[in-house]
Amino acid sequence: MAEKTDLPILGEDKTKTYRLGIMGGTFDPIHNGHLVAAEQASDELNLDLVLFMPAGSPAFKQDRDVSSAKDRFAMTLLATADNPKFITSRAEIEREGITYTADTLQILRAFYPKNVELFFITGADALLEIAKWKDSEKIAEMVTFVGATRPGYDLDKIQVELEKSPIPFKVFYLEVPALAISSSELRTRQAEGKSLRYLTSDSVIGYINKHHLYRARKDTGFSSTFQAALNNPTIFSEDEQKGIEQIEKDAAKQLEKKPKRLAHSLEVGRVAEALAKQYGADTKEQFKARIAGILHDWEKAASVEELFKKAKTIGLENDPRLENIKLEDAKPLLHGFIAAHTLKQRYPNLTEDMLNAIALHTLGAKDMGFLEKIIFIADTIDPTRGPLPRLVLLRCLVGKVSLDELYFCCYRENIDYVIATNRYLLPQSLDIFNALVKKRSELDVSPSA
Ligand code: DND
Repeated sequence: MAEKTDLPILGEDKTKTYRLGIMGGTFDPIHNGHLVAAEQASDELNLDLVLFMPAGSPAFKQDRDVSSAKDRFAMTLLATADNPKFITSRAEIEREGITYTADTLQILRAFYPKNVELFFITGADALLEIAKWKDSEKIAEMVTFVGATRPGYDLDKIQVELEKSPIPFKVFYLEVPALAISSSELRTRQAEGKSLRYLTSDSVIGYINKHHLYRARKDTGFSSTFQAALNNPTIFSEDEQKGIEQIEKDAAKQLEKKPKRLAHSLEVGRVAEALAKQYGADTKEQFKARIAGILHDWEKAASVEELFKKAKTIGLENDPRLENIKLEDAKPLLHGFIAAHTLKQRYPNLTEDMLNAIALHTLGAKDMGFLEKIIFIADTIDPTRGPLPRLVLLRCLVGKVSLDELYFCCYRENIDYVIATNRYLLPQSLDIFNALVKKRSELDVSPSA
């Protein structure tokens, strides 16, 4: 146990008594209320260290989606990094099953010698609940609680309530500067695009933004597993990560006059990466999906007429993928093909399948490769397109049907949309649709698969 643990060593001098504070929490996210309470407890009780313990699977939060343990641990680590008395431990996030404080305290009690006293720091709200925690009698034997004031809670009343309990809890009541901050408020503010500055550390805010946590995505239709994959993008190699950042910057410049289009492009990158992962691709393919997704609308800053001229200049009428199609009729579809042409010159490392995926994201094709289908689908179901009922239904299918079936449903959606908006439907689009219908019937995929 001693070799594996990340718990700090304390209690070596047997002639002394040591005081260890434990700040348990979900920390979704950690904020200045937690930090001030821990600092105040450390000061008033003369604690040697405060151990921050993000819960792996919080006992009282089984009914709601909590951010991943990895993210909550990282944010807690960032927030506590510059305080020499604060230590963040992985102990609870590495334990399987529901996280009970009694189990944690038993581990700590076994790890630390008797001359280390344990103090469990809680806000007033959590204090009201301690009698309901698992094995609360055992907990009462192992720790002194430090009950910190939170605005809206009357500590005297809580004291009266706790004294009624048959369990002899030892509680030290602590007045902390009134901080009306809560994790749920921070999540709401982030979802509404409001500032988190001065409510938690800048490093935590940076992490939340970088990892796209707490966005408003209520009605997208994605399953919680797929949503979690979207919120936690793959950690690529350093070079790949730099590559993504560079491409995102380039896209921001290219589409600077089209902020909505840029937001869509960045999101298609993320959806494409998560889709590739969902449908079994390795990280190399996920990376390609992310890049192709970001770049797919590269030419959308130009007008349809400008693109038409460009198509003529580069001789797009000879492109076999546009065989028998009059360029004049295909104007709304040209930006994909032209983007592939432009990007091939600009980024010689883009692979053939990435370029094809970018070219074909508008027209599609009868036979599409893995990456081509991924980009086509990501472009159709991207959540920035809003919670339209038909898109929500399509998003529900992710992970539940095969990639071919998902591509088929997205293709049908695109055709439906052209018809519903009274626009010219290329006969070739109908041909592709019919070919997909035939292929599908050969595979005997039932409509409700
Ligand atoms: P929360 O989910 O309330 O954490 O969990 C607090 C601790 O209780 C964790 O260690 C849990 O494992 C443990 N627990 C809860 C329920 C059942 C059991 C154990 C069981 O074993 O059966 P939050 O991240 O929401 O908050 C962390 C702490 O910070 C809490 O004590 C909260 O009251 C406090 N806090 C504030 N204190 C002062 N000012 C503020 C605060 N905001 C939160 N503004």
